[in-house]
Amino acid sequence: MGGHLATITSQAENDAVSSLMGNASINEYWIGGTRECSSWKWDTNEPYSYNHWASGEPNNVDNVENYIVMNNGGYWNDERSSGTMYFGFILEIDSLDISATEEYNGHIYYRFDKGLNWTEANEYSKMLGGNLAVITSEEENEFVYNLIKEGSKELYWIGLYDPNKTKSFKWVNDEEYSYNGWSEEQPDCAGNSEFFGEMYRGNGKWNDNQNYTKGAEGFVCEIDKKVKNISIATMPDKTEYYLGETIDLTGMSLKVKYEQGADSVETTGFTANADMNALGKQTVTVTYKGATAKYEINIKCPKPEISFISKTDSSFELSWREIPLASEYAVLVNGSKSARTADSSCTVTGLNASTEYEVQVVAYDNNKVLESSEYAYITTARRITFSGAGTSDNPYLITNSQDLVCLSEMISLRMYISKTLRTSRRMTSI
Ligand SMILES: [Ca+2]
Ligand SMILES: [Ca+2]
Ligand SMILES: [Ca+2]
Ligand SMILES: [Ca+2]
Repeated sequence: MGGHLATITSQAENDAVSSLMGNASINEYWIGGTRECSSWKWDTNEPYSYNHWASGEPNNVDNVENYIVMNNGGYWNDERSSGTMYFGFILEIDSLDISATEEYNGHIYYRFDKGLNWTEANEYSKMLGGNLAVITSEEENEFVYNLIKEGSKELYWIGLYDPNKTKSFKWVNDEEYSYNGWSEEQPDCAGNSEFFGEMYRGNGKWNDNQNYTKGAEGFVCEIDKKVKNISIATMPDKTEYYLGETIDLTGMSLKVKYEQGADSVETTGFTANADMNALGKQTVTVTYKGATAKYEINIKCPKPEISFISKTDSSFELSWREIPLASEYAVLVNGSKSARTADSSCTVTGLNASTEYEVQVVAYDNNKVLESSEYAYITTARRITFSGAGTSDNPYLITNSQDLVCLSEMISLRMYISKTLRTSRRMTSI
């Protein structure tokens, strides 16, 4: 496949090769240089102009150190070819020209019009971050067929093989082998020696063949596009929230950049995370295939607006908007009289006509275990003059607004709350 032991002709190449070793367990690796008649030459006959010998090398111990190993630090030593030492080796492969590139379903496909055997072609594909094409639907088969139609080879290797040589084929990446596109009477395992799958350029059908290079087979490599980064293309419709609501990503799209191939715009397949139980500006982190992007939302305190539903001569029924997180509500009348309920409505009884009352609703989040962290939202007092049954259009005189106290001052809110809680506890026990 055009491979040879690495020949190193520049500092940049030496750096690249030594960085390959990383934390490998072997300390020294063969590279492709040989001593001939007291001078060094590369196996490929490239000019020997650069060297990176370790200090004191080459020392040609016993006059038999005629080959080169590179150590983990990137320095060279001359070594003998036989002995008890174990060395790794660095293989250098000429890069193949990609004959065609197409994308399908989030994957990128390269066609190589190059005569490699199946194993080499799959290894080369793995080096590119993928494998030989794995075809799991008729559409994908059609796509690959279209990719090779214009190729110069009659046949193209795909990622199908028979590892146990029992005429039971699998895909190299273990995807399910359900769709099959075999040509008539294939796989025939001719001569009991055909264990590798390929596609005919002429009709897109498959054949099993031997793993030798006749020069007839090109190959198709398939790579799952790797996400490089994402950014927000269009913001979600909703960026204003009330406390405790769930993030709504409707309307959002992401621009996705990949390590290879064209960008895409995605409208599904991502998740988002933010602290929805905190007030004010909050950052939402969006995650798509391991990459993240951020945007801001604003979280407001909800308003448990009170409305009066009905009344009798001595009672009225009121309701309020439900507040996210609240598990219970207390109704305070003139600051002390109250009911406590999980519903968002209640009837206050024992009232006198032509009398002014102050009404408040307090919402509690009792899911908090510790009393000190219990908190509440409270409406400002709503003063009404209770007129008895009165008329249905104007039953009460409302003398102030019903806006919420909650707001940004969490500290003063909490101070207020502990007092309220004591009050309501006492009332609960009545
Ligand atoms: Ca080289
Ligand atoms: Ca040496
Ligand atoms: Ca595939
Ligand atoms: Ca065959």
